[in-house]
Amino acid sequence: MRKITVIGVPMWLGQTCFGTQLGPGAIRATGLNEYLQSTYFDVVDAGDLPFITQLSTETPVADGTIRNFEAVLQGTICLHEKISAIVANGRFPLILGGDHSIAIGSIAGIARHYHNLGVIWYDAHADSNTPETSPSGNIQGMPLAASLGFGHPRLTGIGGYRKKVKAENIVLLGVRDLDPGERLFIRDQGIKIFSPEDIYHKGIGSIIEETIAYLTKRCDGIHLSFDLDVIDPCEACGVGTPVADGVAMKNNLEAMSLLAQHNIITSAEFVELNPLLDKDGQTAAAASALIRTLLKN
Ligand code: 5AB
Ligand code: MN
Ligand code: MN
Ligand code: MN
Repeated sequence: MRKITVIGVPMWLGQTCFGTQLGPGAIRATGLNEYLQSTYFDVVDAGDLPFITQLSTETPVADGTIRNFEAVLQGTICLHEKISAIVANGRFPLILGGDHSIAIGSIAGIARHYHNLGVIWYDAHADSNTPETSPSGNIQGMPLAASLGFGHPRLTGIGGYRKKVKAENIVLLGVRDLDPGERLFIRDQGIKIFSPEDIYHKGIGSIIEETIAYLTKRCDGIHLSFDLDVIDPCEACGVGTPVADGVAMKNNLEAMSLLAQHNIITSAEFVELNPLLDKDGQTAAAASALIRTLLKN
């Protein structure tokens, strides 16, 4: 019997588009908790982390090149503590974002409980910028690099240890928009990556099987970091940084279903929903359907 703790992270300061702080509420409004509670024995909703969702008075780009640095840092520290306690209690954390900067905190909190945490980064982007390579200064574009130990020392040092995941324990899925610095970073680090084109040619089933075989060789837990902008924007317009030619929902649902069948995901986050950009709740509904499929057993 799965023990699930749902936690909302109403963060939007990792980027500039107001609205991702409303993501957790919009996903809950699809009836997610009621569904999970009717399906699983033990589901607790821990509510939302208490963030101040207004821009702080700090200069827009603080600490050199990083936007809203202190506010995002404090949020990720807070999330790290919360998530670490959830995992320590033997529960599955289901994290509802919030922009993707929150992954720095979730992975910092989770990784301390595993020797070899695997990460499936399901995203249109690789989120592998450092303050030096970032074209925007937005922390939402930096969480994977930070989790590997690259970036501002206060971000990479959360939890008192630097390297949360090893490059060989990461698989990027659905990525189709890379900055020049990210391209080099991924190549230098030797990170496994599949584009929507790879998924189209090989089929989502074979890509997921390959991902699982690759990660389960070493990993003692696997975190799924699902950025909703991986979905083709025709089916999910409620995201701040949409990229054309994405992964069809049919394939995303099949991916979640395969991950569920193999029962290998030990924590998950669904991020970047912006209800103010959504149309008729299509992206919130997509997130909800993906979560339900992932947690089916
Ligand atoms: B998301 C960009 N690479 O760093 C940057 O949505 C976009 O969490 C990042 O994947 C998108 O600003 C971050 C241009
Ligand atoms: Mn993205
Ligand atoms: Mn992302
Ligand atoms: Mn985005």
